[in-house]
Amino acid sequence: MPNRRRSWAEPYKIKMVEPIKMTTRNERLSAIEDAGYNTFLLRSEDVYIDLLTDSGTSAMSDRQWAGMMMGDEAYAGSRNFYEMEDAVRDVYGYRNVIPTHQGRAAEHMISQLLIKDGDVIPGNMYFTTTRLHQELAGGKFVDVIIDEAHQPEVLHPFKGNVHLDKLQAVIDEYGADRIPYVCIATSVNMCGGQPISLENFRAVSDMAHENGILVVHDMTRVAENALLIKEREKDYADRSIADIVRSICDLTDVATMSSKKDHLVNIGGFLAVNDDDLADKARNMVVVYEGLHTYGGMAGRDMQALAIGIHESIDYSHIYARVGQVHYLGHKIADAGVPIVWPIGTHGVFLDAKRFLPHVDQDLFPAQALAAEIYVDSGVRSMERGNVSSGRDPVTGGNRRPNLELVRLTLPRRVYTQAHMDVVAESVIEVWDRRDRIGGLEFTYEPEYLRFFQARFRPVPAGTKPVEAGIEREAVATT
Ligand code: P71
Repeated sequence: MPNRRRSWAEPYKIKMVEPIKMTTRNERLSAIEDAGYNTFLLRSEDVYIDLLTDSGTSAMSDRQWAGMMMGDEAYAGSRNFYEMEDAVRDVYGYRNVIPTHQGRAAEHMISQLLIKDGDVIPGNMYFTTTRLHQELAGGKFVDVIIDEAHQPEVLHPFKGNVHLDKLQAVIDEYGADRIPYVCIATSVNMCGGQPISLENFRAVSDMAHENGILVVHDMTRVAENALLIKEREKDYADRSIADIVRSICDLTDVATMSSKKDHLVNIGGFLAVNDDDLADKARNMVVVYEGLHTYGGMAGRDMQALAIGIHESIDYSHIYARVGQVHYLGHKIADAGVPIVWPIGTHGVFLDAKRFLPHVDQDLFPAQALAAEIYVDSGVRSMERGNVSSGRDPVTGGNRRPNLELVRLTLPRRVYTQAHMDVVAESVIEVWDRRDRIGGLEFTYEPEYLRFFQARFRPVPAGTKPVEAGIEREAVATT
């Protein structure tokens, strides 16, 4: 691989530390029971190493903290907004910036503005909040990602790519006037943080635009995607991260951003729009749901830290070390024979719970059970990304039973050390060694929306069939 030093060592040193609590196994057993076997419901103080998410959990730099002291907390026209707007324009090139409190607020607005009842939105794999907002606006999400993305063990350098024939087939079937936009994510979260290539993105953009269809970019982890383009795509080895990021954004019309990821801030996001009329509509809508169009739910100081984070996110040594740490952990786990998603992605290591716990039926939620087990073993918190996250099919009402039944070990940026990674790997390997003794879970409470956040479970005895656990199996699509 070009540009790879052997070591991914951090391009920073630590100037402030936050103590974390060590717990006993018995304390963790009672904490997970109290949490209904859902890692989202654990108290953070009962967690030793928190790999639930990389969202809003990163460490800000001294410059970002200095920016927090420069907050202009005016209700209207805060200086920090204009700095954020400049940063978005300079780095990404989008003309209009509407701030929001986080990513899903931008998804909400663009879905409500562009989707009509009965519309269809093709995309490179669903994301939970993105798809829900599309559905709430009356649309239907259609997955057009390449098949390899749904196959954890298959190696492909750009598993985030769109299958162009699938996209063409959707356009042929529904007609361009029922497709308000295609929704393309960089570093596709649900299949393991997998990149889309610039070549593929360009073809998607051309196909959409030739049919008069907009391209909406979920740019939550665009810099991480850019690093893998630099490392894997022909002709990009010598291009800067900034340059590649800009080339991606130039292919798109609209972007939704959760700044809680790439931008290293604890809260924030935006909707970016090139078209001025659409931007005016979004500016009008943001005052209803978020706040005035010059703060959109953020404090002035948050916008300042975000503006600085935009520039830090495209620094090569930062992004190289960030992804390098993920790869360090991934190889350590995989070297012990534990099944993971390949290739190792950008923001976390994804354990393949179907192959980890082949004796647990998918309707007994193997990934949920595995996440609970790892927590009990070591206090490491991870997140289920499988049958619970995927939810129920709105038509059949059955669990969607996705091909990918995963546990995500997600790395916050600039937070944990290599020794922490070693502890995580040791724990996963320990649980792997006694995998035969791990059973499934059943719901005791299932919320209507985004059920994974608040659902509660109880263990079922090993060997229980879903029917015995009172679950009717429905015939539903597997993707
Ligand atoms: C992550 C999150 C946070 C999250 C969201 C929903 C369920 C579990 C965890 C958020 C994303 C994302 C992408 C690709 C939009 C959002 C929403 N990811 N697109 O991975 O990854 O942004 O959280 O700021 O509203 O843990 P938001």
